[in-house]
Amino acid sequence: MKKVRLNIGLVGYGFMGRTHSNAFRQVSSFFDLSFEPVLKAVCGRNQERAAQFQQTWGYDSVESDWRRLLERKDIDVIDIASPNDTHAEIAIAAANAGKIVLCEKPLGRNAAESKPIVDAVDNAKVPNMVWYNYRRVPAIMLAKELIDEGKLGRIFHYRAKFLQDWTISSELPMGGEALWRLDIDVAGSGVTGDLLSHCIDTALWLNGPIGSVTAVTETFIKERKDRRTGELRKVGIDDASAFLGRFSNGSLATFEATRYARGRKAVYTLEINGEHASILWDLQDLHRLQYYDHRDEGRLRGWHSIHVTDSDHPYMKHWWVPGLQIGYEHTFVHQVAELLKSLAEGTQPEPSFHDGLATDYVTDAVLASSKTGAWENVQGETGAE
Ligand code: SOE
Repeated sequence: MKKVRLNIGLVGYGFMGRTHSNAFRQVSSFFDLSFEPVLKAVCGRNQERAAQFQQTWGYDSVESDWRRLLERKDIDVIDIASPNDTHAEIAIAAANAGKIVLCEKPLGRNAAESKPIVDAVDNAKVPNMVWYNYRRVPAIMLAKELIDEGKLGRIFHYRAKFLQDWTISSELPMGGEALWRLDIDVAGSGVTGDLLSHCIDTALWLNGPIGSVTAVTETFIKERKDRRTGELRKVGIDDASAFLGRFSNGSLATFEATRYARGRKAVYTLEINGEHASILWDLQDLHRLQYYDHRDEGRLRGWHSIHVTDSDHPYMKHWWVPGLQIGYEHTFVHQVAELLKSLAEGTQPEPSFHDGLATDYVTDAVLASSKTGAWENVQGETGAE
């Protein structure tokens, strides 16, 4: 099959720039789709770093200003993998320039910033996708199939947490490359937008809208040195965030994210308890889905540990033989495969910017509730309004 080339212009060369580039490079070797990503240009503020990135990943060219990327006729896709405070301006301009727009999560620093991004892609009618990659873990895809088939029955509980420990030291400065996540002006929030947002995106997809929340957040380290100026500054981000909530389907939400769980490097778990069955998933054992079905024969009833590597499991026929597992980077490859499939079919890829905005409305409500101490309704397209 003759493939249609899809020229990628990547903005940002950090951790996420690498995950995306790897996915663009790998997808056509494993998925037979009519579109083929081509690494056309990488854009970054630091020319030396950008040139190094170009070499490592095999991009054709380098730009230092993202506006140049938008002017280029040979760029089809603008992929935004730069810090959160740059998302809105680049995404809106890219949509107005008629490009396909991809954006790292969270979409904006809050819903007010994300809404005009969504309006821009809607007005320009350009395909768009936000990189909530954990949806594309085969075990999570299988969970989605089981829930949609009604195997769990009525859902009572959705419990999720995302735990890390990399900001515990008070000596860690904030700001600049890699540490912008600690800078409120750049990141918009702390773990709520960074980690809890992953849990929320997966939850909205698997279990539907969340109507209201009551939350608590904490900033354990109150002041940090700014890496760029050396000055001590007040820390504005939330270091830890937890909320209880109600889904529109009547189930209860229990969510937690923190960067202060000593020993926990990237523990994302979710458990869903339904009338008939429950499921449990753990990022550090990501190829397994734990499943318990009360309708099993009594003597054999128990937790099944499903090794999601068979060829009839989501995505797995594209990889190795049954029993051989895949990992974190493959979730990004799957996300690109979904994008290419949608482009071929003329449908909107998922998760879309609308999905990104829906998550931002929930994180806004969490942050609002942590300030007011009251239950807050989730605003927006799928919330209580
Ligand atoms: C933060 O450390 C981080 O890199 C997040 O920004 C990612 O979204 C998450 O998947 C892993 O952790």
